[in-house]
Amino acid sequence: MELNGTPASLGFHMPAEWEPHSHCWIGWPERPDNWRDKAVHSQHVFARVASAISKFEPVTVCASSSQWKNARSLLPSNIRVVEMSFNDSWFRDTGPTFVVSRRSDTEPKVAGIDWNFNSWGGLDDGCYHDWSLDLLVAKKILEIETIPRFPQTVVLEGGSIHVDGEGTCLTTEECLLNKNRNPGLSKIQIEDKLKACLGVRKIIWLPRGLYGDDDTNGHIDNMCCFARPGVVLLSWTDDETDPQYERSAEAYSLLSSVTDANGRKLEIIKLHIPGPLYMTKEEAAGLIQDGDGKPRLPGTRLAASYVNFYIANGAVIVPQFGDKKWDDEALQVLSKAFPHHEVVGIEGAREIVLGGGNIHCITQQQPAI
Ligand code: KQY
Repeated sequence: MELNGTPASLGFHMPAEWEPHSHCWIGWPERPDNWRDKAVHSQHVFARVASAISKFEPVTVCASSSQWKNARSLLPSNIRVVEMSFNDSWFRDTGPTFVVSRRSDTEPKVAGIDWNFNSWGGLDDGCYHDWSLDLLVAKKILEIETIPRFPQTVVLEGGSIHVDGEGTCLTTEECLLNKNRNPGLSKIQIEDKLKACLGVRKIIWLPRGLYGDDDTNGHIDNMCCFARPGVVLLSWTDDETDPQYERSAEAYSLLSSVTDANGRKLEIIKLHIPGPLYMTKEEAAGLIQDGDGKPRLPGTRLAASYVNFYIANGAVIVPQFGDKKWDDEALQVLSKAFPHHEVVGIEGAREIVLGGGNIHCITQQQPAI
């Protein structure tokens, strides 16, 4: 069912990720030009992520017809596996952004925003040339769940926004103001869309995302997120010679100077990045570079950060890269930031980074009402 009008005008808003979920959605990786060695390594890591989340909330994994049996065999039986076609498996970006209405005068309701999607930048600058199936993912998920849909014309991916559930949205200018998304919209017009769709009152714009996050043009979910209202976690490096340093320092200074929708100053927690990590020759050689996607070259700096975690019901599911010092530190920082959640590290997250994202990018939470 389609809903007319904007989500906010009908009383909907996007809840914070730490609010209760009924469900988590994940797509199954497959395409050999993005996932090396025909996705065999990434499939094991996706299975690890799905399995970890399923200990805390129900999980559905969507897989193509040719991968359904394989996905079923690699996933525990408590996970539902549904057949679905798509171009790639980034459900944060292609799935619906769920919104809820919890007005005291009516029953609580959930709906999904179906953003327009152009494969992270369209024909000239995007990741793939064909995104026709990705355009249908949100609609398909909402059909499966019989949840009403708010169709949108604005081009936006879920990884480019974070909310605190109390009226504040975090995003980056590098992505949302990029001419490869909505060239006809000004910053004010994009703010108005975010307010109308997400039910927020204030947008905090970081200038840039993570260094090397070129696939997404600097999604916020690799750079900075809320730990709770008034508290943000920021990807950081102490190494002033790393090109990441000036991006993090610039974001730190911006975040120090703003207030949120409720007038609070923000507490900023630094979350040091791993590495730096680079794609190896062997990893690049495992990719079929057939021309539909951007070339993925050896030596490319990987956009790896610990901010790209997923908050499940009672748990935080965190990427681990085999970098002992920063992996351990990330688990410690996040345990302090989320004292009432179990913090679960996922080994081998490098395989997801090699594809261009991380745990947050491959998951999509459906709120409980
Ligand atoms: O949300 C993401 N990080 C998706 C990136 C797309 C990568 C395609 N190679």
